[in-house]
Amino acid sequence: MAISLKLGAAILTGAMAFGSVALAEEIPEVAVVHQVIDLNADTPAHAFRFEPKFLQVPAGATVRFKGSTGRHTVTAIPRMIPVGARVFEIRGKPELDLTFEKEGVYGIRCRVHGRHGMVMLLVVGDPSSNLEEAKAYLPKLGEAERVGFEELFAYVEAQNG
Ligand SMILES: [Cu+2]
Repeated sequence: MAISLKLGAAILTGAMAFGSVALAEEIPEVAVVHQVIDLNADTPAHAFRFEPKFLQVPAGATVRFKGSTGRHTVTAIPRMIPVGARVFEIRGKPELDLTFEKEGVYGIRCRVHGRHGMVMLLVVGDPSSNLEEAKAYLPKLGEAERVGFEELFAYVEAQNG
């Protein structure tokens, strides 16, 4: 199945803690996030995923979400986005661009496959505005989602420490 950001992934290979990531330096004008079902994956957590599952962009950047079709959605978790940011959900759209102005972290899940750990973390600018609030919400999530976000938050803290 499609793997996004091959270039970024190649550049970052040495620094990656897990999976695919993209940092601001490697991001083209519009960063692209794919929703992927990899039927060859060894576990559900690897089969249903966002590619990349971690993305950090500057404030004002546009992110293109691809593949929100079939049962996939891109669903912002209301308690895991910055104060004043709009809650959003993309469904039934092969491609949609969203522009992010509010700095902070955005916890995102697929409404259907979140239970398999299909989550991603978008960081816009400085994550610190709502990082602690987003982490505090983790116990409310299902196990696979919680584990997925714990890994992503650990990565954010390592990158932005
Ligand atoms: Cu999905």
